[in-house]
Amino acid sequence: MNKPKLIYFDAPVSRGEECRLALHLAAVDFEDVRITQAEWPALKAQMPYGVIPVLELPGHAPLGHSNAILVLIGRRHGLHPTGDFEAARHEGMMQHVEELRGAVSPTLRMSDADKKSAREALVAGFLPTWASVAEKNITSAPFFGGDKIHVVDLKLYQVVRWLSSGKVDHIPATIFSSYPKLTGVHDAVRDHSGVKAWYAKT
Ligand SMILES: N[C@@H](CCC(=O)N[C@@H](CS)C(=O)NCC(=O)O)C(=O)O
Repeated sequence: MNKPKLIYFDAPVSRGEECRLALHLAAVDFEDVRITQAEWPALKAQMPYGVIPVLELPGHAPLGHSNAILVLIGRRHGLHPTGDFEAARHEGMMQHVEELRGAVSPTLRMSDADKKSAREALVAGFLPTWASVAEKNITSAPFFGGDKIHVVDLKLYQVVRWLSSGKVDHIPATIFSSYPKLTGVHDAVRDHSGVKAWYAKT
């Protein structure tokens, strides 16, 4: 193995896509391994935590968990703060994003009726609370850390993009419209030249 390898599903979404974006912005020449749902069951047990994304770096054991992957890429390539307190503040917001995924992801596996009621409950309670807390903790613009893009911004971008897409049943595309700092981070990442270059290429 002579190139870093990022393993994730063959979809431009979620935890895998934020890691791909980080590698791309870091100008890392990586192998973008995209696996199908049919291939996954046979691979699952080989992953360090039984889930993906996984980053393989030459000379190291495979690394699991999106936040660990993002922080490592960010530290090595100037996409994560060097100051320990500011870095921890970014990691707090990254954990906040994972809490949203932890609340929404179980609904992906529900029956239609259960999904509808579970998502309506999220729209009425969890999601506005989550967004208010995110909004309160975004103290700079256009990005979370000010003028410069960091891995935390890529993570915020992926969840806002997903839930505001209008393609998630029972979650209105306007779900985050009342949170200008959160949508501001989303828009700044969407309009970043490196991010645009990634989507022009993939
Ligand atoms: N804490 C892990 C969660 C990873 C995770 O749940 N990944 C999902 C895809 S986004 C997965 O591997 N699902 C397949 C499965 O659980 O079998 C992370 O942040 O990477």
